[in-house]
Amino acid sequence: MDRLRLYSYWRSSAAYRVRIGLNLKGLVYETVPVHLVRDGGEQHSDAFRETNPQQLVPVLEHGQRMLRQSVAILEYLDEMWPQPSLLPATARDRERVRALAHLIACDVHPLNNLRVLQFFERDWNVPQAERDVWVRHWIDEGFAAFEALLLNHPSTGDFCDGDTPTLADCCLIPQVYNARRFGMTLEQYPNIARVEAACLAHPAFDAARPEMQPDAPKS
Ligand SMILES: N[C@@H](CCC(=O)N[C@@H](CS)C(=O)NCC(=O)O)C(=O)O
Repeated sequence: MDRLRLYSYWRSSAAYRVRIGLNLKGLVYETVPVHLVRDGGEQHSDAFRETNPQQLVPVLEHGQRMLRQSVAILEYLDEMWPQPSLLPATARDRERVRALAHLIACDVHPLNNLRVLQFFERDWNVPQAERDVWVRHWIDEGFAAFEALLLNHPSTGDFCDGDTPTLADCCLIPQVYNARRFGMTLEQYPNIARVEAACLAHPAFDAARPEMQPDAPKS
């Protein structure tokens, strides 16, 4: 099989999504660390810019091919290695899972990305406390909607959709990690908290945790 290499940063939630997907598929991959902060950020180096002109992780190298955008990568993994599937059996349920995944990946995460926070800090001198309020605000808004979509929905199971992990869980769990980093709790979101507990008990999610990555600082 062609080699899989993941350009990743231990704390990147978009890379975390792909790590979960790779682990769920039981795929062996090599981690290529890209330090997003050191020396102004290795994602901005000439070498990495060739790998991804967007200067973002993750990038998944599969053989000769470079794959970009975490959700597109997860869908690629699902097409290449269909079992276990990251999407449910019916079109209706697949749409629901994709909608939950996009809620996080398109509408919450981009507002709170490193480059956005750095722009606030460097270009507008926004103090740390206000930047943190911004981050928490958008996560709260997204999680309130996510919680409402889980609540009492017949497709919600142990995981976001049914009783096996899907694309939605791959996106939700890294965002919960980010929320906790910014001092948030899940008290207002009991369904998200329940799904988080189910995911974190799963070995594929456990091995994908930031602290488990080769580039995580040794404590
Ligand atoms: N939509 C992209 C987002 C990727 C992304 O924003 N990655 C962040 C880390 S989570 C990054 O590389 N940030 C670097 C920066 O902001 O300079 C994806 O899902 O892959």
